Amino acid sequence: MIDERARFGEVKKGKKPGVQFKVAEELYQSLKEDVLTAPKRVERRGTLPCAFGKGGTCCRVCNMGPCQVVEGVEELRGVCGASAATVVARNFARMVAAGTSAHSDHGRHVAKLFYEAVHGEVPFEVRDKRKLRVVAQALGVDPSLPEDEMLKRMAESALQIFSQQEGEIVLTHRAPKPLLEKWRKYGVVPRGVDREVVELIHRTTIGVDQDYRNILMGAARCSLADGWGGSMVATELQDLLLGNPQPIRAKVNIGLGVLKPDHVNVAVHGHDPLLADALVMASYDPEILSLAKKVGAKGINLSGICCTGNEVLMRKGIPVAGSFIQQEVAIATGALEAVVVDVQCIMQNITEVARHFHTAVITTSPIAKMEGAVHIPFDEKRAIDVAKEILKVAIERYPQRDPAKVRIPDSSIDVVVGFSHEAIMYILGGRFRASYKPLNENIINGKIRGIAAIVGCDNYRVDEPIQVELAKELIANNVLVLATGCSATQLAIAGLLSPEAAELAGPGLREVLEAVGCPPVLHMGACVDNSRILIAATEVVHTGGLGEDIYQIPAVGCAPQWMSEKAVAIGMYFVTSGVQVVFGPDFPTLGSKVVTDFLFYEIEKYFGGSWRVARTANEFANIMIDRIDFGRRNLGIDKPKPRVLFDMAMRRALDSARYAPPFHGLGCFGPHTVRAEEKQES
Ligand code: BF8
Repeated sequence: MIDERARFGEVKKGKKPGVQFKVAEELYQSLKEDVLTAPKRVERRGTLPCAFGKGGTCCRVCNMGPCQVVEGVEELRGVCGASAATVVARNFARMVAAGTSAHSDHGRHVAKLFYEAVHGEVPFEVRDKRKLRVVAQALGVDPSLPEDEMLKRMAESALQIFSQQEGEIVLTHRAPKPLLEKWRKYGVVPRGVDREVVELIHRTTIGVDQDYRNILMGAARCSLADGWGGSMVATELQDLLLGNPQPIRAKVNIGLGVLKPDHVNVAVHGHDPLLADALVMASYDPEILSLAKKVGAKGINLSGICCTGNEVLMRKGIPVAGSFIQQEVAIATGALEAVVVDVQCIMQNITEVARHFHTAVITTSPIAKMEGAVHIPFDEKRAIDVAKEILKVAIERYPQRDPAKVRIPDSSIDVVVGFSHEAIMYILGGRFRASYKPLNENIINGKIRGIAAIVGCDNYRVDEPIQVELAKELIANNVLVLATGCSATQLAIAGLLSPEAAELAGPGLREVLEAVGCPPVLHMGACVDNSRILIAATEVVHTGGLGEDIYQIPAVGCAPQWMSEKAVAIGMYFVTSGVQVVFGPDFPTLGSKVVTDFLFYEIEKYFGGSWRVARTANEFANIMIDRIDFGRRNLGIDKPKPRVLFDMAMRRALDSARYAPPFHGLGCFGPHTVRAEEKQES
């Protein structure tokens, strides 16, 4: 049942940052003691997170409060009489609405750009023609139309996903039929993204929806507008405009090779890959290169942070400097001339850290400005010109770099990334029969026990990189791991995104991975790209042999260090799509048992998915492997497979794998694997 210890969060008074910050601590040394970084703020606040806020029982939707409510205590309802269940359900629903709005505003931006591109108003064009007709069909457009006409109708259909007031978001029709029918039966098929977000915020204001079940079903509907709406639009149209990710070799982590001491270093941070794409192109511009040389630099070196980092890593092989919790550390290397940010997960503290170096923080979005930053608005109509303007600011900062403050550790890691759902089909299916059939067959014959997605954030309040131990445990138990977002970056840094890490897999999984030369952890992209996992799951169902609905697949998801509201929206759309999702180290509804019971148990009766909470890697692994085995049993494909514990010898093997000669095998070393340098040149 619910782990009550999780209720009050992780941090104890005066606690020192844990191993997650080991490298960081070294780099932070270049900062004066009085510079307040995020780990220092955790340490110096000296307080636990607010227990009422944590459990979801702080109501602040009106000015009679804020009211702290306690479940089961009549006197401690809200002034209006709101119960803990109502308050907790409202707060949860509002997180879903906020997360959905973030992914979907991003998606709308891409849809608008797609519209402008196909009408010749911006200098972008469709790069991925192979995928074009598949997406056309998904958007309800006849793929046999002449291309020009088809593109225009696709753009209209994509924009309609946001503005539509009635009916069903067309992309939900991609889901397996039994799932779509369940959504219809329970009235949760989303009508349009904007409508669902606005309605959910409305129904959770004072004096509207006061039935926790009804509120949570509203949250389910809104979350589907994210996963099968806004996020899916973002992913699919970005693939068309910027290219569908294919396996590519690259580097991650703050280290030499990712940052270059003799180059102008520019980090792109946030979530919009269009800006980053323009910066990549501008970085090869002769005028820019000549300006960089004039100030004594050899060129421009780009790296990524957070999800923008994942986007350019997947498509271009641009290295990733770090995840969410590394954004300050990247600046603390003293080697960054500029951090170019757009929207989401950009901590206000980076301007404070940048102030102690020569680094310019450059904001580019009209909805995300920061005090202490330079603002250069990104305009897609003049994308390259704006990108050049940004790079000129970075070049001007290069002579101000203080060599005494530069610390770039030698800790970058080689990875293979770029596993879009199409690429997985190609790699696992083989070069000549791109299909999920071999994947399904290997799940059915038990070589692959199941599939686990490790997604979401990392979090300054969590000491250990839980994702890493968890992934090792899962792959040792023959579970194939998919990863996105900052979890993917953590797993990359741990060396699990290299084909050599297949040595850590159980014998069945290892055999499959070594046959195709794939890593045991497949990087599928940024947070909006969790929609790729929905499509892959649907494809697995359609391929056959593993049931007729997503809930029947031996698959499970988790976000072990969730931080953002976006993670809650993602988790909810996976649950509503039939997947069990484990969150950690706490869960935002633990202040109400009835609400938590609904989300953990009752919701499963409607959609087949449910939530769980766990704190340690072992707890996560137990829950997740049990769920996979449950799925196998129900399909009648269970065979006795003893649990093996990940031992120290295997762990050592991983460490040596990091320094082993580069990649082998067919899939990831075949003609479809591109080296980052080749890709950048082409
Ligand atoms: O959208 S994983 S910390 S960067 S919220 Fe943010 Fe979480 Fe990272 Fe990307 Ni996702």
